[in-house]
Amino acid sequence: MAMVAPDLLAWITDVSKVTRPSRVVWCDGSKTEAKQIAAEMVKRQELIKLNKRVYKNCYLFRNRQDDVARLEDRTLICTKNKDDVGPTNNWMSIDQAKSMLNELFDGIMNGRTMYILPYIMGPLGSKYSEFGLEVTDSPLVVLTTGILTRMGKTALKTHKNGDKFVRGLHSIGNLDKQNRYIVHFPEEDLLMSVNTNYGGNASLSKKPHALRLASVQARRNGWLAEHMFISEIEDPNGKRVYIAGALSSGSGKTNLAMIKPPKIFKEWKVRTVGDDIAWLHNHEEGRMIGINPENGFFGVAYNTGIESNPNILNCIRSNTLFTNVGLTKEKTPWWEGLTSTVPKDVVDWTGKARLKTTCATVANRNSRYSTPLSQYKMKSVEYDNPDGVPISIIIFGGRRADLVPLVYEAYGWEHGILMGAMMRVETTAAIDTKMGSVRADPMAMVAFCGYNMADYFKHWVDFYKGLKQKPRIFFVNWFRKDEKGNYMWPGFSENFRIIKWMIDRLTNKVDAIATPIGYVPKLESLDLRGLKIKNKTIERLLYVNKSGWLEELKATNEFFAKFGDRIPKELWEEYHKLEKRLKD
Ligand code: GTP
Ligand code: SPV
Ligand code: MN
Repeated sequence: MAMVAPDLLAWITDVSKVTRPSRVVWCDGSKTEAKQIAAEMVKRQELIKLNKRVYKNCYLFRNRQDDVARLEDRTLICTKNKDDVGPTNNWMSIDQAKSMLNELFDGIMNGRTMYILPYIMGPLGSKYSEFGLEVTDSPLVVLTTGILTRMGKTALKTHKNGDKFVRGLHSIGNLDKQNRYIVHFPEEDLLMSVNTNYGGNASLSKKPHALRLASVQARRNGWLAEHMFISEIEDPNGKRVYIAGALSSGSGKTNLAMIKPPKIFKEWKVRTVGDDIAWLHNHEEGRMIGINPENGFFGVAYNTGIESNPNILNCIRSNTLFTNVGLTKEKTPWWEGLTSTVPKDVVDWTGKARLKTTCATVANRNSRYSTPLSQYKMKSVEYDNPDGVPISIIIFGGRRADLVPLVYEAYGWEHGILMGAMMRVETTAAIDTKMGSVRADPMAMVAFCGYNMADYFKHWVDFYKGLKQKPRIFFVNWFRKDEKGNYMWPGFSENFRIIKWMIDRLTNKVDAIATPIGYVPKLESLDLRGLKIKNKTIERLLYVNKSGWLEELKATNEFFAKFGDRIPKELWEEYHKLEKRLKD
């Protein structure tokens, strides 16, 4: 490839000396290149080409069974001072990590091809965008990065010798789980990942760069790198409002970003700017501005269907890479929720014919599709705008079977930040751990904040303080369950009713009830036309259980205590105000 800056070449030379690949390929990001790499993988039986009549240029990849989710225990942040990463991250000293990794990477690409992926996170020509270079021996990562980022020749041209860039080194290794590591060196913009080939562990541009390293960068330079979707809501008069929402992994960001409003709201449009990551800046005029650093969706396939997310179904019919879904006789992908019955003779995500007796799922619960944003029909034209979009509403939320109401609103921005910091949610299949246990996940960032979370809270406070127009802050929970274990709220497209309530709150069109935890909707202020749900159920969904919340505060207190005296005073003040309201 012509015109590679000397600083990039120097790093590649260093890396090659250690990994000793047999072949080096600079990826240009073209369609031809992706097709050729896919064809080679098909030939080696690493990839399955799907039925091109119904899934044009689509493929299925099966990860090894113990490598299908993010591995948090082996996700390390290495800094000079241990305190800088805080109690929610795994720390290792830089020297220890490097000597361990140098040994693991020694000759690791022997007999393999080393692919070099220049990429940009963010729109081309945007002052908010960042350049990175991932080196990998995984053709899967090449294909994924090609879909999810702006990767290749164009990206490479934006880099000038001496400019800062993020360096990522990844190898599939031998997938040995005992030696699987995802390691971050934020002080030198370096990422190293080994013995894994799963999305969030191996595609270093995504969570490792765009969140863990970017969050550190963002703190330094006065912005925020967040685990948030961004969507554009257009009312019947054509007025647009942008919403950014942090919902924990596997808790509804993609679905909410792509929501199709119920029939009675057919004059409203929801369009997607991003579904997973948002970089938020304070614009000169004091508005919060957001960009989506990505260029595609890495969405959960399991449970995606006409009922839940009709908008995405067309998009994933072409140029899409599926991981860990089932395969039908007709060579089409299948997962629970795609159709109502299991197709006959379907092969499950591990590649085995599904036995009648088995109770396991056909698709893995964390099965995914990687699909280009550009071909998504309901994308916002602004997704590619170098200037980003103005954010008016921030949402926090996660999965909670009880306690947390369907929606509530902060009394003010400091209270809103406490709401985000107090967030505790049930874990999901996106993480390699037990599903369904409740843990602290402030702002949906516990696994993605690259530095001490107490400092992160302080940074949120400072950032908000600096905004002249402060987005209102809301909290949602679509996942309340009744005694029988059924979801009480229908969710998915019906969530639009809650979004609409938030938008009406901006213009004071609707009333709310002041409760100890914040404003909850008055029953009559929710537009529930056309929805079959009992008033009693809604009342239960909005009920504030004071004693339950006092327990919740205790858990928050324990969590905050882990940070010593580092939690900002603004949060403690809000904490005590909340406690007082609950006790009164
Ligand atoms: P990550 O990509 O892992 O960060 O997940 P996400 O936050 O984008 O979540 P996603 O929208 O993919 O949803 C995750 C799971 O939650 C899927 O199985 C969805 O079907 C389910 N889900 C999403 N929204 C709702 C909802 O409103 N109600 C219910 N019951 N389930 C939902
Ligand atoms: C998540 O776990 O939050 C994901 C999937 O979106 S991954 O990109 O693998 O992190
Ligand atoms: Mn998602």
